[in-house]
Amino acid sequence: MTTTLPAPPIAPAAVARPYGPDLVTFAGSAAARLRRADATLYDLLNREAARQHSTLMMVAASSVADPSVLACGGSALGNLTAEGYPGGRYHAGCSVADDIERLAIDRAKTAFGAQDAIVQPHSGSSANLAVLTALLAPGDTLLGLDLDCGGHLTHGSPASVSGRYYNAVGYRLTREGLLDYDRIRDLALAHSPKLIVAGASAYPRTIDFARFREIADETGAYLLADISHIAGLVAAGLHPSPIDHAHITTTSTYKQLYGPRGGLILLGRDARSSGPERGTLASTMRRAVFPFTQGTPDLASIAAKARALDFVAGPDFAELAKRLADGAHAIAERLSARGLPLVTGGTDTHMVLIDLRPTGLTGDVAEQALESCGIIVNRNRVPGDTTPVRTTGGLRLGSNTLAARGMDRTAAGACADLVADVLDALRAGSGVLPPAVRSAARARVDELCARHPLPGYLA
Ligand code: DSN
Repeated sequence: MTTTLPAPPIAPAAVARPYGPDLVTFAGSAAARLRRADATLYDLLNREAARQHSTLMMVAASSVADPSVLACGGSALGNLTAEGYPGGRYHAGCSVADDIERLAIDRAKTAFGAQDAIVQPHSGSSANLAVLTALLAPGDTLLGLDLDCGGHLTHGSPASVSGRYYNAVGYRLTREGLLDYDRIRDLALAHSPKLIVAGASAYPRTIDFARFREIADETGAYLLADISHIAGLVAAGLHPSPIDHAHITTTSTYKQLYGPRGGLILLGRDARSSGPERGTLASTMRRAVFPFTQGTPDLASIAAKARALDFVAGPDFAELAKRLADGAHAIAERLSARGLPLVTGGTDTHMVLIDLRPTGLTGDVAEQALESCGIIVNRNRVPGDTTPVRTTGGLRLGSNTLAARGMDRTAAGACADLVADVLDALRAGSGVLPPAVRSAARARVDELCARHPLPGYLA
């Protein structure tokens, strides 16, 4: 951070120069330029694009951004250093950046019905850590869902700053894999946390944010809702919104918002209430991001967030969100029908958790076998799982990318049947997948990918 005089506005003549769309990335032929300059890297990037086209992405933490979102991320904004916030930067040359950041803020507020939004966090984790550092002193107590039960690293895991620098108390799930609000209340009364975190990375059911707020109010805690996994369902009205229940809501932008790598902090009815020290809660959060935990923002990513959020607030998103919810239901129904036990028996979201333990398979073996067929999922612990963290007794599946490919319930169900076919064969082969099953599954994946191409990527 440096101290500079306020920059004069850019001369209108320069602003008005008729730059064509090709100059968005400084070179209309950016890809060709990359190929000439660095064939090795170009080939790697192409391989990754081809991999994404030709595999069924069913990682619940993943989605696919529209090329218009990626274009913002690769734009000339990446060249900009712009510490501070719109109208209060510490570098000159930020008038366009200010307009772009204000646009992203407005679109975030619109998409979520929020009173205020901070669009600079580099990720959902960065957003969470900013909130923690703003509200807690080292050693203060926070209450979050245990990582083993589907919580997130930044909700108090000892592997993260959140569990190392704070006194993290974890709440767990019922035997059925559900949040136990009475138990959470008991823990809050017993430990008087300064912050309660509601949200998860591996929880397939609806979260009662209103109930969490009651507990927070009763025990004098702030409530942070981390909706990284369900932000799209929230924006579409298919999951209750925490915006006016939580003091602060965070989300990453690359999962269900189909945006760039990045995070958001959103505030609802408490935005203008007093913060823990000076100013409002919203201004406290702004300072927590910059200058407390981040330096210069990534304006290219902020532009990409603006692009994604416009889509989220627009008319087509509701259809996509409905499709991803329907797809997840179809996946859960098919897997259950095929005899695979699911955590909580099903889903209310985009996510399905298979408990592999009764099958004798482990998550790592299943994940690898599925990847060898072109089906991408991730191994995940399930409640009560004592399997080592790199092995795991479960698999986590999600429908975000399938929905973006336009897959309806039938197509998503077909993907689930493929998963079940591979797991059945793997089980029969005692952890070894017969080559004929792999070839058949791979052919089916090719067919599904060809019938449902990634939207906007093919000329
Ligand atoms: N939070 C991690 C996950 O859910 O997989 C990555 O975003």
